[in-house]
Amino acid sequence: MSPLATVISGPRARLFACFLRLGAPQAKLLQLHTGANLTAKNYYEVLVLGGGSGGVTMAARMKRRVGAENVAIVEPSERHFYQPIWTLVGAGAKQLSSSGRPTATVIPSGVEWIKARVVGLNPDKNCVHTDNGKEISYKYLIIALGIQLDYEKIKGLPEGFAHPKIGSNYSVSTVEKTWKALQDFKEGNAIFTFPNTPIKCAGAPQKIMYLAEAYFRKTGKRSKANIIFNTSLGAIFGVKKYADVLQEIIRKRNLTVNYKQNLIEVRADKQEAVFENLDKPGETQVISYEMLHVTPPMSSPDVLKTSPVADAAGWVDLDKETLQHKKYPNVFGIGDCTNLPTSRTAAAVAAQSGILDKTISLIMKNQKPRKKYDGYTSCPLVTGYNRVILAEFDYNAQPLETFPFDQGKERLSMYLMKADLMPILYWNMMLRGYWGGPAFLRKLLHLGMS
Ligand code: FAD
Ligand code: UQ1
Repeated sequence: MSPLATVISGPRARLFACFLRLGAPQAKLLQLHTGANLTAKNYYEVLVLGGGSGGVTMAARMKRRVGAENVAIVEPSERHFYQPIWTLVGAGAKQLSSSGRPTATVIPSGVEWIKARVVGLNPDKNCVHTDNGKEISYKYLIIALGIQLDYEKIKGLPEGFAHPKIGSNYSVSTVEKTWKALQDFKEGNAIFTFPNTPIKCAGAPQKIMYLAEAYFRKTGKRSKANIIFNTSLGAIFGVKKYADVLQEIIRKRNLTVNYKQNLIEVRADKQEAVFENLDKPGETQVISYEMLHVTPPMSSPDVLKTSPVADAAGWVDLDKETLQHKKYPNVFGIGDCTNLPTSRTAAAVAAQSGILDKTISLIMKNQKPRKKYDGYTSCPLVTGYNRVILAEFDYNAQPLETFPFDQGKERLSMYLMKADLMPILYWNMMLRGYWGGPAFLRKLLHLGMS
């Protein structure tokens, strides 16, 4: 036995191990040999950063692998949100209160909730630092920190949200303002934006436009509304099959789409939005609005941008098939904070969770990861108060549909799935580690043929 073990015990052994740059296995040995202090641990076999969709889901799965007492989640927020329903909250079809639950109720029982913010990662020493001055070490690390909303990169925001006629479905504090702006709409331009950065749920910026159009129709205001989608992108959607259908809806519903237009300023007191033309540097256009829906620029969380686990753009740098870090074999990532080249959604997180679970279990047994992530992601494109086109696709932007009917059609059944079934699946199965995406269902429904 190490002579150290005779003088240091419990959490202090962990700290000392981190200090000495001992690997996690040796650190674990130290703790076992000295009798662990289980009440104030600062070492976990599996440490999860972020208690959102990916973090809670992976903690539930890791609890089954290594036991609850060996898993911890670092998460500062008191409430956990099911963000996909915010599209419907912004359109007045669901209550905001239905989207959130206390974080304490979604942390798997027995798993430690470290209520703090991660402020530094030190993967060379197998430890992280939190804003309450703690150092926590680990054997395996799962990074699930999500994507950061950068409203302040638009001049006039976020303070502009204090004015009426402006909302944003992307934040808990602004989503109800979208519904208010819709209700207050009288006459003029209703503008919907898409920023010049990667974002989560890339369909959401236009879903609220279709819902707004439907709402204006329902309330007799449609003829007074000029509906404009100003997007930084050069196409309406990244998968041709669904882009073609959306183009047809846009034509039929008389919606205006302007490409390569990036929102740079909001003059909320004057109800004016300023856009730069990405094809003509320096050229800007001021448009007055009666309603504005902002999708903010987004980026990797600040704590990751400068950390050794990030790629040049700040995202967690993963092998796109195994979800193992490219440089640190005991580090893994899931969800919006990663550089997996697929669309950032909870559906993608579900599919990733099944793969990552397998990858980690094999690494734990000193075996090579075998299961490969195909990039599965899904975007229920809400096109009205009872219609959804269920887009599902892979890394190659090829449709990967679950159901044995054409999902390129607007359907009531898919709306009901999005609005009523998915939340149940999320809270009761995914967060408990029992939903790894619909691949098995797809095989079953396609009689094993895809
Ligand atoms: P999150 O669930 O965002 O979790 C990240 C967590 O990390 C948060 O809890 C945060 O508090 C925590 N965190 C951040 N920084 C730190 C730190 N420094 N220290 C500790 N913790 C930290 N997906 C779909 O599948 N279908 C949809 O229809 C859909 N629609 C959407 C509509 C809207 C309006 C929005 C906003 C999202 C939508 N999504 C949809 C996307 C989906 O919600 C996300 O892709 C998913 O939640 C990503 O999970 P995540 O774990 O990566 O990030
Ligand atoms: C899904 O798995 C998922 O994660 C829980 C979503 O997030 C909210 C989705 O929106 C969708 C569509 C899926 C895919 C599930 C099926 C049954 C097609």
